[in-house]
Amino acid sequence: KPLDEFEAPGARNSTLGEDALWHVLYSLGQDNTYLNKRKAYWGLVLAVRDRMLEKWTAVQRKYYANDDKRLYYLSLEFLPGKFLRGNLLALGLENEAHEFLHEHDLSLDEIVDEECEPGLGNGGLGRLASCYMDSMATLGLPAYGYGIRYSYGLFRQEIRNGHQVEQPDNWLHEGSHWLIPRPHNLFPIRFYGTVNEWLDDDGMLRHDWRGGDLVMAMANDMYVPGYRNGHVNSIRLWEARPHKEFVLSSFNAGDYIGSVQEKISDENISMVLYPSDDAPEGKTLRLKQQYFFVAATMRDMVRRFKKLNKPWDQLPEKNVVQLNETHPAIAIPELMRMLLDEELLGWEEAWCICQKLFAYTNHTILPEALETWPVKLIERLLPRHMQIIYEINRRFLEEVRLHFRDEPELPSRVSLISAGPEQRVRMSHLAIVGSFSVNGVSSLHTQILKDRVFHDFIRIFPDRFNNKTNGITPRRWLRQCNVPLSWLLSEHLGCNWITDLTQLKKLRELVDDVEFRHDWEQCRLTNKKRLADYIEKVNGITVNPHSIFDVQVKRFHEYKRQLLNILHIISLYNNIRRNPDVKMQPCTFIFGGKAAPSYQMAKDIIYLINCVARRVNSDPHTRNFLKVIFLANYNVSLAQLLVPATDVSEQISTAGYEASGTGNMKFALNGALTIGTRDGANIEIGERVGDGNIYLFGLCEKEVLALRRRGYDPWEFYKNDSELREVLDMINSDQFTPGDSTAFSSIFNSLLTGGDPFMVLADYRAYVETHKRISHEYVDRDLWIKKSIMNTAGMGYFSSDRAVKEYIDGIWSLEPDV
Ligand code: 26M
Repeated sequence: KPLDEFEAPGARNSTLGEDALWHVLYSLGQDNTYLNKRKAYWGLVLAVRDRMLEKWTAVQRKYYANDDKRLYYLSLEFLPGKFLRGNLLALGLENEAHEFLHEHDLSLDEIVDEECEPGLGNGGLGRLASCYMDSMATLGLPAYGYGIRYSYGLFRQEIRNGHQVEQPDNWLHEGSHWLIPRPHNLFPIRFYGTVNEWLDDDGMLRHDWRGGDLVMAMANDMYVPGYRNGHVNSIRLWEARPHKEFVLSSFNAGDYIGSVQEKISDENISMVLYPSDDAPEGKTLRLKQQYFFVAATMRDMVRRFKKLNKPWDQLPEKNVVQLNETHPAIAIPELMRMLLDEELLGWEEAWCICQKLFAYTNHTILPEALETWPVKLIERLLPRHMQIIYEINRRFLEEVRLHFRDEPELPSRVSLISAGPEQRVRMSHLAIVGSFSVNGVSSLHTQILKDRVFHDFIRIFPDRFNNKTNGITPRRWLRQCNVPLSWLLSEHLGCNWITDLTQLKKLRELVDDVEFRHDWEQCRLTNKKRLADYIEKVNGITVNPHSIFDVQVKRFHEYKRQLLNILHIISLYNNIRRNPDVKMQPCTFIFGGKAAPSYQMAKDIIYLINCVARRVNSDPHTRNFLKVIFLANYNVSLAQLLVPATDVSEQISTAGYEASGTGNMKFALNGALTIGTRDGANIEIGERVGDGNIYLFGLCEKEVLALRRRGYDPWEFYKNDSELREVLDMINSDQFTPGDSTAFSSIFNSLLTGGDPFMVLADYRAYVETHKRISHEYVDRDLWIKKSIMNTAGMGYFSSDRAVKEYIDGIWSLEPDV
């Protein structure tokens, strides 16, 4: 078609392809008479975006018209993964896209390579937020995600000489059309300054926070289409911008460089995501990030509420705020400040509103991960908030003293402020006291919160605690990432499973169907070959697609025990070398994951895995039986490649430490068998796929506690298990690092003299024996494939649609619109 025959998109009697071509010329300013991958990609993005925007504006209008109650999901992290394929799928545009690309001799597979994924999260918590956003759109909920538009996402991981090297992730350097800047949605955010007191007409003492520094928060919106329901929600990501007046004033004073520097430091707030998923760093910048996005979000919520002209006590009837971890918990004193100081409400009224509005999800029980901030720091950065926190605490402790007269220790244990040389604010206590709901993310996790971590609060607020077992979206984690299996499923079950995952239970009727099992195995093999090609291309190592693909991918953490995995691999290696004629099923062990840059032990473990891999993969005696692969830069896209190709999913955290896990769900949904501890959601997965279809091993949470109380001595295991001793002695020698016998002494010492805090040695024997069983049962293909099918069949419960529905019924009281 000649150029002038293209209608502007929006009229929408044009095809997706026509709109894409239109955009290549008119939005990108490039010749659209021929296309390359890049032009086709960007043209498609813009054409898809037009269609989402139309739906989004219609949906927003409807929210206002219906006077809907809105959900605000506050999270410092979102990990959406790549957008194009998922958005085409949700909007039902896949075929049109294929046709268009085909006409230009391109394919969707090569086009999606053009997209880089936004790594705006560390791991589980951020990915969960994105799964929930997908389900909320698919359920037609009036929901908004809120977070930060980091300029740099989580670092890109390279492996050099076996070591992790961090590279900046400048994900926006080519721009992203999935993110729409809204320069008119702009709020000033204050830091530092002072608090003035004044008396209002009723003689009431009032406060007014002024002075300090102002930074502007500018909105950038990301769109989340529901699955084929015409619904589109958004995630609003705040970006820090310099506050104009501020820059101008120093500019006028003649300090040009000073004003530019000021501008640079303001923009720092949204510059980079903190790369640690535990042990929070007590950095001022991190607290600034938290307050920055929370303050802008509360402003946005109040702005929308004010348009309704309703009294303040209706705020919680028209809104609910879910706090993803304590990272946004400063929202509670911030809303108090707005209601007290700006809207001039009384304390009781304001507090009552807050306690009906906020709900808090806890994601971790690692003591070092429970967030606290020095009182001194909050006092300086957010002086009014510190006053409010003191007052919340004063009133709360007064109540506690009144109701628990015979427990004089209780107030100090539940206080929002921890005593000690440096007073600190306990953000979890603030979140519990200021919310109407506190939830854990798996049955076991919630039980541990009630029994141990927050036990004191159970008696004070018996009805506040509840469980919401995590879930994952079947759109991305089955339909999108596993196309062969999706076809097979839809052929036999119809395609309703995509929005009603419990349909998968009907697969149980098909396990005895020989032909079905054959097709199932073929799907798995196709996926494994695709992964093998990737490994060949990226790592330069040939792996046998008929070998057992055993995968452990997740952040590196001592509690997740990648060490246990590599210890077993070393002993396997020793056994094959001792017994070269061994008849065993070839195995490919695959690792992936990032270590926090400051977490030395985690980095040492990555180095150990890479050194073992180098040795094992180059040994001619074991080459045909054993391969060890470390895949660099594990992220959502890589997960989508790995998950459908995995035979054995490693979920081996020390019992009691993994709040839930969601990777465990992705693998089992795609037909992998789990080797796992009785931890987090593994327990619930076992209950649903059936005892015979999961390999649970090792100490349970109660046994871990009991053993620790009794006095755990890792040396006992070292002395009594010669195979284990051999492996540990190898680590403590130069076997894997020729010429350097101390490379892994920190690991050796942690496991022995350091007391082995995560009880790796205690679970070692059970783990090795369980792997023997797996290797044995894998060879019985009929048996294995049946178990694989039974896994997928039992995983319907773990859809994030189910999880979100439980939040709706149990916490949010929203009305889905479907
Ligand atoms: C805190 C301060 C400074 C910088 C970073 C942090 C921080 C960031 C992420 C702390 C914790 C963070 O995430 C914790 C997390 O991802 N928890 C995981 O949540 C998943 C979803 O509920 C669970 O499935 C995992 O078991 C749990 O480990």
